[in-house]
Amino acid sequence: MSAGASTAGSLWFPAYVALGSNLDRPAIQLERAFAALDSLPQCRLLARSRLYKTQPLGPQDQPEFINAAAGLLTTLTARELLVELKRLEGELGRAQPVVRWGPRLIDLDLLMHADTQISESDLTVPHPGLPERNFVLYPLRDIAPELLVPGHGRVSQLAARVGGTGLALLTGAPGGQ
Ligand code: A4P
Ligand code: MG
Repeated sequence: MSAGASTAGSLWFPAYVALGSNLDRPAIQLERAFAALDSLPQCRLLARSRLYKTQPLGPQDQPEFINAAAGLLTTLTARELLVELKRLEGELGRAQPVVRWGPRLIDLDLLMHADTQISESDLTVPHPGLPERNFVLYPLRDIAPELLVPGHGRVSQLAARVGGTGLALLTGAPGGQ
């Protein structure tokens, strides 16, 4: 049975989450989000990437983003984890973006969940942007370079293929952003 098909119970699955923010001191928002991920029920935060300053995909008249990735172990199914991520976004203060790909306080996207593959109207796993977005692949490479994205290849190879245009490592204390 696929890892995403039922309530998982006591089996622990690796899962990867993309974090993004470009409002109200984004690096602080990402720190809050990492802490919140660590306190999710039935989840353990095992790995966190470095923070990256990234040029916006979509409308250019918005602040640059800060992006990162988290590695979890969870007994939640992919769908259960998505529900928790959406709940966390709300708790962290996210309002629905007015513009597609417009500015947001926090975005938590489910990138991968074990070998789960789902293609439904409200949930696609692996996340469809994963193979092509450098602001997802570079952080993910920090914590899971050998991770195999079904049908696309390893994260390190995909990151090398897309290149790092528009990305820069964030250095210094998170309060600076
Ligand atoms: N959904 C389906 N699959 C997933 C998944 N694997 N993970 C659905 C999370 N959500 C998933 O997402 C809209 C709906 O997608 C959800 O209700 C869920 O059922 P959302 O987070 O509410 O809204 P969104 O993020 O604005 O939507 P969208 O179109 O998915 O945007 P993206 O792809 O997340 O892109 N530029 C930079 N540099 N860095 C960024 O992080 N982010 C975006 C948003 C645009 N430009 C960016 C960045
Ligand atoms: Mg999202």
